Amino acid sequence: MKIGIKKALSRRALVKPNALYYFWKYAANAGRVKAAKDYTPTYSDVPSIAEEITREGIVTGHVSDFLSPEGLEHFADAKAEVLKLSRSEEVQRMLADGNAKGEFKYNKGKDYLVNLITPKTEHLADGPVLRLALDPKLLEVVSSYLGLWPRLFQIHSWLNYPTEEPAKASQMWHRDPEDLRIVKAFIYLVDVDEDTGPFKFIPRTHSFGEFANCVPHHKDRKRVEDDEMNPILSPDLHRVCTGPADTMILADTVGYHRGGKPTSKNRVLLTFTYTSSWQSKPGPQISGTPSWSMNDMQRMAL
Ligand SMILES: O=C(O)CCC(=O)C(=O)O
Repeated sequence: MKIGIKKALSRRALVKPNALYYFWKYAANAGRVKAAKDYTPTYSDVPSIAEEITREGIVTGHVSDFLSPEGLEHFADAKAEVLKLSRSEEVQRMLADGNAKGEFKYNKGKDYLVNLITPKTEHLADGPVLRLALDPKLLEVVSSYLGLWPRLFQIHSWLNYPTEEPAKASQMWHRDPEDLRIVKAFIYLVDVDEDTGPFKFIPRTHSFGEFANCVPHHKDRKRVEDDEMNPILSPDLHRVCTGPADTMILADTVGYHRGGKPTSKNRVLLTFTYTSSWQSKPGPQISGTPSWSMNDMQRMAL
């Protein structure tokens, strides 16, 4: 029963709450929803950030808008770690060959990027990447938007490089399938302009967004071509998320999005995916016991 419901809800935005939505909210995620309801955010700007995601499906800003002061320190360390790897000889060799190898090649269909952290990478419990993904302010924002205490489903980092091929996979318009409502946090670790393959999003196409009912006909099961999308949701509605390094994007990626098709420069980003417990696949691998004390929301996120 649950599998059938999950499939029915996957890759589609709800226009208004229906029976499946109420099942998702009050049965599948009852404990997480109650925890969110009983909780008052400690950061005063959390409600307004969450309201913007609720309305637009996306909010962008500098990392300091969304992270706690200690989170900014973990961010600096995580960024240094990822950029160091991106500049390593091994990665530079793969870029010169235009071909990711071994653990750097996580997803076969995405031969336009090198994975620097994959969802299978093991993270130290005290490491900066995990601590950043569990940042207390970021979790409060995600929780306020989702209306439930979230689950940290994936940690991922990759480097997109220019290719000659036409757009494919996540470079084409699509909706993510992981849950009925999702928050993906993307953090640019380098400056991203039009030539660097910015993330693109069509605001208000997430569940309960103003354009949730605007669904183009598309030949491919998952991906939407420009000539299918543009007559329904015209390019002047598309948000192109260019920005300097340390730009952060929080988006409900059930809304239409695409990105990572650079024309002349490499793009490096770090991304975290937050879902409800509806998504039951294993989350990040963690080694060791944290020496820091987690709050209840952080514990429930793991
Ligand atoms: O690389 C990008 O900018 C888009 C990534 C994407 O589509 C996704 O993570 O679902």
